[in-house]
Amino acid sequence: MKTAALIPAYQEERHVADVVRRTLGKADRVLVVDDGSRDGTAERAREAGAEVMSNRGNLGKGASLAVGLDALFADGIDAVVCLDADGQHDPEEIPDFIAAAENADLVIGNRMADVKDMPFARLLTNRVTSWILGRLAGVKVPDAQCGFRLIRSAAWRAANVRTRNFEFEGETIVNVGRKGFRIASVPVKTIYGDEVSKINPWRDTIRFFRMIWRLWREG
Ligand SMILES: Nc1nc2c(ncn2[C@@H]2O[C@H](COP(=O)(O)OP(=O)(O)OP(=O)(O)O)[C@@H](O)[C@H]2O)c(=O)[nH]1
Ligand SMILES: [Mg+2]
Repeated sequence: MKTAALIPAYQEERHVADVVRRTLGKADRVLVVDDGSRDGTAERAREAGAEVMSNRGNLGKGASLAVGLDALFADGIDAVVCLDADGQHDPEEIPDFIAAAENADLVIGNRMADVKDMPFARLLTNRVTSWILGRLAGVKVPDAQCGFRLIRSAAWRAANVRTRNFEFEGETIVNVGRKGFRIASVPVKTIYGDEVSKINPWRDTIRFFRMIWRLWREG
């Protein structure tokens, strides 16, 4: 199985190089998609040894993941592990995803065994949205918002994901589940440090429920 790691990054000059260095060697390729950052994100990522693609402007986390996945699968990669550029995902755990991909098409990290460091608001939204998304997808997903995940090419090609921001992860689960692909979870560490979230509680919650409404009607 040919693998790649895909790291979407927006204004992450403080963390991206460290994430890249720790990811190198864990997959056959390491690609950072810089989403129109105005800081040194792209340079830091390149210096650290990643391939870098740059969007023309800030298109969103989901749009960046879609660009990267399309490019990697077009190059013949079989499975892509996505991880955040802000240091919340430990690249040491990448082999667990690749091992689980023997029996699954979408493998999602599960932080729910260890939530003492997770901010309470996040814990709540993760639980509620995981329940809703699991219902729509037809499978139990303990941690649907986790951005640390692996997807195989057939599942990505079939999923036809349309959202471009933070709803992307949820829509992927629903579409992949509805097409009958296998979804699995692997335990991962919960890491919160000094990084600043780019989620806007109002804007991104509205986007989320707009997507849920559409998926519910389509289902
Ligand atoms: N490409 C791209 N990536 C983004 C954008 N916003 C955030 N990201 C990246 O997506 C990852 C997750 O963003 P965060 O804002 O930390 O969101 P989160 O980790 O889901 O939520 P928290 O629990 O609040 O940290 C990081 O690697 C960011 O650099 C964006 O507009 N475009
Ligand atoms: Mg984060």
